[in-house]
Amino acid sequence: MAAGLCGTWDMVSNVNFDGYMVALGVGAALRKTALKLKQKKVIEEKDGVCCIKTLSALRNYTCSFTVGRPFDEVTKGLDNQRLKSLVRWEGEKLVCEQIGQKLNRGWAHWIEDGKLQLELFCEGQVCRQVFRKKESAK
Ligand code: VL7
Repeated sequence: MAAGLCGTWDMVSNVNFDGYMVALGVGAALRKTALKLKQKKVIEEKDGVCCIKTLSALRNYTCSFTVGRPFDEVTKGLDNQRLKSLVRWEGEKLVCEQIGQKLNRGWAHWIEDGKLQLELFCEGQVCRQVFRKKESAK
């Protein structure tokens, strides 16, 4: 893991999250609620295992993996799918491929302008999220 991605990050923008959720098949009522959420990312690495927590007032989602090692992912509480996932480095980007019922599904994280960037994609829809690093209390 690039140590650069690790830390606690607060969402500052979220473009086309609705389009991404439509592509996932999320219903209208849940989408409406989910769109209002300010998400947070907590990214940690220990002994080669990376853990990404997506936190919000409504739901939390945790995903742990080793880069380069395929794993079974269940998107419990989200769109509730079983996926065959694989995270790899593509240059400076940490890229996840999620094989399941939806085509071209995955995400990519990288740092730009000192901020954590995330692209979530599914069946041609791309959601772009940006997170600002939360300064740790001294
Ligand atoms: C995970 C949610 C929309 C259902 C609730 C919205 C709650 C907060 O895959 C993701 O992160 C990756 C990369 O950082 C690591 O797992 C994004 C949030 C996307 C999809 C489905 C809406 C219900 C949002 C958990």
